Amino acid sequence: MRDSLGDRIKECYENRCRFYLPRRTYTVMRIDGRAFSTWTRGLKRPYDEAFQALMDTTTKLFCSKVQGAVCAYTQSDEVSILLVDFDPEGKKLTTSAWFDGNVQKLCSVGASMFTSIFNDQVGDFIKDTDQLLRERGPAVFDTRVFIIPDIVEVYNYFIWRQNDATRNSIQSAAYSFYSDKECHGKNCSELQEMIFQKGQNWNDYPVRFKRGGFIYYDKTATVGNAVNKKTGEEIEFERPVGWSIYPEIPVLTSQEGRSWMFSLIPKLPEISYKEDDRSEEQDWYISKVENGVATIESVKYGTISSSKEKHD
Ligand SMILES: Nc1nc2c(ncn2[C@@H]2O[C@H](COP(=O)(O)OP(=O)(O)O)[C@@H](O)[C@H]2O)c(=O)[nH]1
Ligand SMILES: [Mg+2]
Repeated sequence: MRDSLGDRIKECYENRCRFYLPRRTYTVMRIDGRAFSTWTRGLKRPYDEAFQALMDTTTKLFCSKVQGAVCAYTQSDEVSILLVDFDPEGKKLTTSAWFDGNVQKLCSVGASMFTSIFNDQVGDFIKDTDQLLRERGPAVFDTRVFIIPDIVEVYNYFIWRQNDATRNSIQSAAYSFYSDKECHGKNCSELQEMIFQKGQNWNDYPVRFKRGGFIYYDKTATVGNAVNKKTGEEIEFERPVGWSIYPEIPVLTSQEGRSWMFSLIPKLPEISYKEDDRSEEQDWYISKVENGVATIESVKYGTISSSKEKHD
């Protein structure tokens, strides 16, 4: 049955607030704990290893449920997840995006999924959870999503978040020795000097606290075990290690950090704009422009017409 009232409400109101992220680019989803300066009261200062492990594990479980997730960076009460909606191997041009890039869906499902995983895991990591939850209620996270059009800016994004982690850790370490008033207006070198005067060296703190943590998809092959349901026989098969926590991440601006970051971030398949440029060098080339639409082909994988993609 036609629902004309429903159609009109959707057309005039609901659909007009639907926003979609542009396709074939990098998407960053940042998830942040709401009012965590209060929620974390009672946890160890300047850092709580159990809380960090809880954030790492939540992020790992979250990433395994997100289509197109590549890696995630976490520090303090926040996580930045990198998603792609293209096939880095260049085999397919028409890949899909998580919720087709629908911003409201990405933010609402992202926040509720992360929140529920976190609250589900909290008891395994933090002692006296019952007490914590009674006093504070369950943790809540917000989510924002946006696109970054090029790979170098994605690298710069992660550098920005890591700089924030480093600044936060110096400040937290200083606040654990001095009052707010004593730390007020001091820059990071001055705060480090003040920490030093208390007999501690900020450089000696754990890497996870100083630089944050990375979660990534480890493609290294490992042996998995399963039971053949029909025969009951145990079988071994090869599978990737899967979502993993990187033990001690490098400083991203260092040579090691840069190489590592670029080995993680997939490159957008290159498309040659020259007509019929069938060299092996680039992933795709334009084979023809017909009826005002360019058709793209791959030497390795054949034709895929961009005009066949959904545009509405
Ligand atoms: N005790 C403790 N607190 C932490 C730890 N990591 C993050 N936090 C807290 O989480 C807050 C996160 O900062 P921010 O998102 O700006 O504050 P919010 O707006 O209150 O969530 C920090 O200010 C810390 O108070 C930790 O390891 N131990
Ligand atoms: Mg927060």
